[in-house]
Amino acid sequence: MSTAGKVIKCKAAVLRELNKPFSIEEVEVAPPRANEVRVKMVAAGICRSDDHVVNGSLPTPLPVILGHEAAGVVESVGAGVTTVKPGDKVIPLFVPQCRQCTVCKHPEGNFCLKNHLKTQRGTLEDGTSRFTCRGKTIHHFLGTSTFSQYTVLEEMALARVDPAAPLDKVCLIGCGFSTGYGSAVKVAKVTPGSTCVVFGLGGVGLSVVMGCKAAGAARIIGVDINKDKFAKAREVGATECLSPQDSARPVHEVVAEMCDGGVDFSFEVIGRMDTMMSALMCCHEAFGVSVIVGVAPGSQSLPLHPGLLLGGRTLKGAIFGGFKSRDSVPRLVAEFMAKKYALDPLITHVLPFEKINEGFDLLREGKSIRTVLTF
Ligand code: PAD
Ligand code: ZN
Ligand code: ZN
Repeated sequence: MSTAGKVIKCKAAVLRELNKPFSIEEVEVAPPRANEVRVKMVAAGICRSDDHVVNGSLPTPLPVILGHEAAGVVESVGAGVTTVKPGDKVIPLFVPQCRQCTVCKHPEGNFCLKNHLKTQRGTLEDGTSRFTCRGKTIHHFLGTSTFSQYTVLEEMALARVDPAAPLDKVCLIGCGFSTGYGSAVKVAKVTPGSTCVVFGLGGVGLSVVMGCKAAGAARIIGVDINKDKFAKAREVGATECLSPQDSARPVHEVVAEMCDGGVDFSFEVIGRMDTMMSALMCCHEAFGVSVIVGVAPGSQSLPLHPGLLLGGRTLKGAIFGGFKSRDSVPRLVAEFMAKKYALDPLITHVLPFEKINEGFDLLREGKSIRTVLTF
């Protein structure tokens, strides 16, 4: 029997308080309104940005259904939806692409003005939620809320992908892979023969390493305090790995010395002020480009002396690897299907959705790269 037009009762992981486990609860998911789509989730990755909400460094209204890196199948569509239909395989986009705002119309910009990152209202665009639990409203997160068996998204926040794509792998294209890979190939525009350093070798950092390699970098130095990450980093393309704790000297000095005064491209993929400064200072003062990928706690600022940039350094940042999401995600999936890059090295654990708390513990303990939850 069709569920279209009806409220669906299903399980979701609800975060009710900061620093507490998720509770798996029965929620009601209302049908999609105009220009919205209801999606049955198939697989969802756990990204550090979700954990930033749990630990309070990324504020968003509670109670909330988190999750933003996923893949699923369209269950039903609201009025006016033309680009997807029931049964389509889709990837949710935490940065939408409305194709009408000044950013979407700009040839390079990808931070669509309809994004939910800046407002964090915890609703869809019309200011309301499609989730309730025992009669009370549950908030959305980034317009995606993928830690639920069903979710409702705006049409502009969905990419239709190859029907043959394995959703338990390509879900990573919804955040971690694209963010890292794009930061190297699109944002930094890494050049053949160049030297690169990547601070933080989690799922996003390793994807930066893959992007640097694909762009033809000659040296890719991975930096992490957890040496257990080094083997995987080498597997995906790092030529050297080091821990800041192995030297009495600041790590930026060590890296700069290794690379003739400074690297061509550096990436901060952790979300800390000190490592953002290290990444900036170890890129060459005359031509280095440093890219901020990590999401820093909202209350902190960089102690940035302007002199650090006067010689010609560039400091930049990007969301979602600088990719225009709806245009790029189907192409990135096609490239995965054509074996241009692999996602398997990033997936260290697969767990049933109900074990979401175990998945977050693995991340916090530094034992996982990406855990994929299956529904
Ligand atoms: P992760 O926790 O899997 O990886 C972070 C890595 O950094 C781990 O391997 C840590 O051991 C390492 N690390 C921690 N502290 C230090 C330190 N002081 N020095 C060196 N290494 C350290 O996270 P992730 O890969 O899922 O995400 C990384 C960051 O990127 C995080 O801040 C997340 O919020 C952000 C992100 N940004 C975007 C975007 O669009 N800009 C998208 C997705 C994630
Ligand atoms: Zn993410
Ligand atoms: Zn837009």
